[in-house]
Amino acid sequence: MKVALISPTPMDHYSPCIRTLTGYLKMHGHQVRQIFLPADTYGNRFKSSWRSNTWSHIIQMEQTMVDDLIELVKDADVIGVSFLTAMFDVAVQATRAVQKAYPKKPIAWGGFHPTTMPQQGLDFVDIVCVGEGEHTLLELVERMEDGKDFTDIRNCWIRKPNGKVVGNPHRPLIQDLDSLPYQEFTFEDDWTYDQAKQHLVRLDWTYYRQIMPTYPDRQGELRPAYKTMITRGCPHKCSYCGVAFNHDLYKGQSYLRRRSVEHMIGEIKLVMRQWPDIGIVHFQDDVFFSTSTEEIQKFSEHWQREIGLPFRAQCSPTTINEDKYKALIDAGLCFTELGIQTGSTETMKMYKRGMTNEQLLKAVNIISKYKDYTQIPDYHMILDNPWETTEDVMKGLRLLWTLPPPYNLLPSSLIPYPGTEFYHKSIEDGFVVDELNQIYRKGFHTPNGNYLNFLFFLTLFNNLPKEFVQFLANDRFVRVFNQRKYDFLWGKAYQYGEYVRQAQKLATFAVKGKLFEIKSIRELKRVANQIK
Ligand code: B12
Ligand code: SF4
Repeated sequence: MKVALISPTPMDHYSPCIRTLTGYLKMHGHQVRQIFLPADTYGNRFKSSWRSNTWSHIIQMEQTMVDDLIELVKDADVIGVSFLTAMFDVAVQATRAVQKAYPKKPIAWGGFHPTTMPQQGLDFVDIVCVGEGEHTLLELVERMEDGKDFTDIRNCWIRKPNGKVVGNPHRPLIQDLDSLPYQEFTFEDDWTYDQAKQHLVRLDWTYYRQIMPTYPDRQGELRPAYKTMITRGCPHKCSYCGVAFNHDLYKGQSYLRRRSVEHMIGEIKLVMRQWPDIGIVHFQDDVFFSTSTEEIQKFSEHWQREIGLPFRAQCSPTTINEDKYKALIDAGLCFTELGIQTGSTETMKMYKRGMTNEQLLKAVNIISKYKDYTQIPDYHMILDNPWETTEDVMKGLRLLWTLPPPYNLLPSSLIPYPGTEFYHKSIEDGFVVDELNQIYRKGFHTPNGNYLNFLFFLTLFNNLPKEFVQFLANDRFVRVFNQRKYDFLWGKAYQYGEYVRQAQKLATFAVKGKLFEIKSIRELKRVANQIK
């Protein structure tokens, strides 16, 4: 069968979901075309509108992108669309365009958003995959190939021709991740949108090499990056995260699963053989550290002996310890991220992260101890929690001031995505009245405009004296400026401040003599986003 899988990805084309599904279908003899619709190429991407005190944007596919997409799926027997909530608009536009051109072609939706909202999905397509997709998609494709009924496939929600909706039972999780193929990274039939040409073009290695993500190693040299994951799932159940939904979906099963060190090393060796330019590996796992110290040490030994590349990984305060961290530093860890999220004990309880400020400080001290071996770490902080008091937010700021420098702050907005505990609560409590604009279209890294968020924003400037921010955070200023009538102003200050920050980063880059290596505006924007 010929299958076309469409994914509105970020600009680096990292989409483990469709790459794994493609690998699995190809392993079973099917032909798959991967179509990436990268996130920086849409019209109206940045035409944000100011509603309530928040920015939202509608992502609109370019007409040429739509036309090419229709041509590319012309001979597909089945089409799959994979997406997260933030890309709902694009998924709908792509789906409707294909349906209009080929009303009879079966289209299936899958991925995190359709998993949490299968009924909504059936308003747009007739097949929605809930949860893991490898076995489900293969069964669907094979039954279609054999002309058999497919309305009872496990993990599928189906709208039958008579309009009746069926939600089939779930199949068990794949516990042995080593049984799955590696991410599909052969570029055999991949397509992407080229903004300059305004068309979907072949995404081969030569093209990808020009646009692929690059990250700095320990010395700050930018290296072409390969992104992958060693785990599936997560041991935690944070109330703001969609993962909790999956825990409930798969109750009684081990949701956090991990590939063996050997399997993962095999993948990296293969891509290094295929694409020797790859110079750094970025592990996207939320909980890379969530395994025993022995397993991490085993990883370290194999990595040093067989791979030897620098790598980046994220950690959580409850899973890190010094033995693990040291083993990873020995192996080449050159950058890490850590979720701090809040400084308030009350908010922490609400987030159900199961950690204390002491655990957090311990984690930060470990990272700080090895700072000479890594780039400046990123610490994540959640803003825009409507249930927090001003004092809760201030505790977050105060906590940041006590952390050993240097660090980069990565603030994000608390978006109550479907499937999270906060989704229903925020609607019930009246904080979300317009789901599309306040959830689906809200920028994850664009916090609301208000004075307190602006103070967090100032903390992003590593060279700004903390005493200056402390001065601006005194009670009187907070009382006067943190009023709704000034929100728009602080939102603008945040927005323009971002330009200043990017200019500052590029200036540093220029001083290092690297600016001449940049050949296009797109590359310039990408580098500005990546440099710390
Ligand atoms: C890796 C990751 C990313 C990667 C890749 C995302 C991607 N598009 O695949 C990156 C870093 C790019 C990313 C970005 C974002 N992410 Co993210 N990310 C994750 C993470 C850690 C793992 C997801 C993953 O790849 N799992 C492994 C793959 C193999 O599994 P899978 O994606 O679930 O796919 C399976 C099934 O869904 C199904 N399936 C998928 N597609 C299809 C299609 C068809 C046709 C079928 C039949 C089946 C099917 O089969 C797949 C294989 O079994 C999760 C948290 C977690 N621990 O799960 C958050 C998570 C998915 N991300 C989340 C968010 C919010 C985002 C961002 C919006 C945030 C941001 N930073 O801006 C962006 C959005 C980017 C975008 N353009 O879509 C939320 C999703 C919430 C939601 N309702 O959408 C999660 C759950 C974390 C959270 N905090 O809640 N993310
Ligand atoms: S640690 Fe990350 S992925 Fe896991 S539940 Fe919490 S926010 Fe979600």
